[in-house]
Amino acid sequence: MVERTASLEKVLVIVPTYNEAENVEMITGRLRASVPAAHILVADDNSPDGTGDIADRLAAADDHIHVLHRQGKEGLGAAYLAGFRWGLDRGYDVLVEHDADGSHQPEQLPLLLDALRDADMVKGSRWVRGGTVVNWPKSRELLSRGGNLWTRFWLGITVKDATGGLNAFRAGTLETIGLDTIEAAGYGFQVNMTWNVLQHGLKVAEVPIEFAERERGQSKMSSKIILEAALLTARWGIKHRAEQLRSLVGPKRPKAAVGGQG
Ligand SMILES: Nc1nc2c(ncn2[C@@H]2O[C@H](COP(=O)(O)OP(=O)(O)O)[C@@H](O)[C@H]2O)c(=O)[nH]1
Ligand SMILES: [Mg+2]
Repeated sequence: MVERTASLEKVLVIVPTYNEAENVEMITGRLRASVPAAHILVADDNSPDGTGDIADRLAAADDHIHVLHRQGKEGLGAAYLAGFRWGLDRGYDVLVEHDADGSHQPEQLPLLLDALRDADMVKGSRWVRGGTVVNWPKSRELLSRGGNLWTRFWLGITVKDATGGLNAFRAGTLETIGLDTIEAAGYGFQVNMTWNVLQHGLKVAEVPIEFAERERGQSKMSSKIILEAALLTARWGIKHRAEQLRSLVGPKRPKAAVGGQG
């Protein structure tokens, strides 16, 4: 368990952006209103639509907004890892993942931060009682439900929305799992983070959220991203089962050690 008495005061909300020019001002504005003490880091992958410039303008006018300019599109996971490192280096106590497109409701963030008092990671969850999705195409809902079934099957976990992208971590949680161990660059990143936190015996809590389809801009979801997530999840599951089997069979002890002295 990560030290529960650690401060949760300094919060950094990381917002990854790729071509979110129509959304970045809306989302930072709503976040600032919802959690006024928190800082926001826009992690932009050199968006061709000028999202980075808009973020710079917002940051110039507000000392709670920061921008991390990255060289090019490297995936959601890579942007978050860079954001986590940026935040850990600057001593933030809590690091939050939050989409830019309005799918996550900044107004619900306080619920996650509250739940973090008694957890090491908190997931905003669409698939626990009270969670809802609004305006999502049936195909995306099926993909999310299927992805979570797949994840629970391979990893044997009880988390209902492992693929969900609204997550809050204690700094100590990220330090404990070690960011270098995260393999997934795309959306498999969310499962990767959840799995590694659980593998360290840490507590993951889920709070119900409303997830709404974006109203502006385009989704960056692709079949390549889905395949990466599916294959990696199966690989982690197989590796885990193999390790369980090995520990069941038990390590071969050297003969001299059996029976102790004499
Ligand atoms: N920096 C960065 N952000 C990304 C990348 N891919 C997606 N995002 C952001 O991650 C969030 C979720 O992506 P989105 O396309 O809405 O995915 P969907 O909601 O699953 O369709 C949005 O804020 C995107 O702008 C990427 O390669 N780099
Ligand atoms: Mg989205």
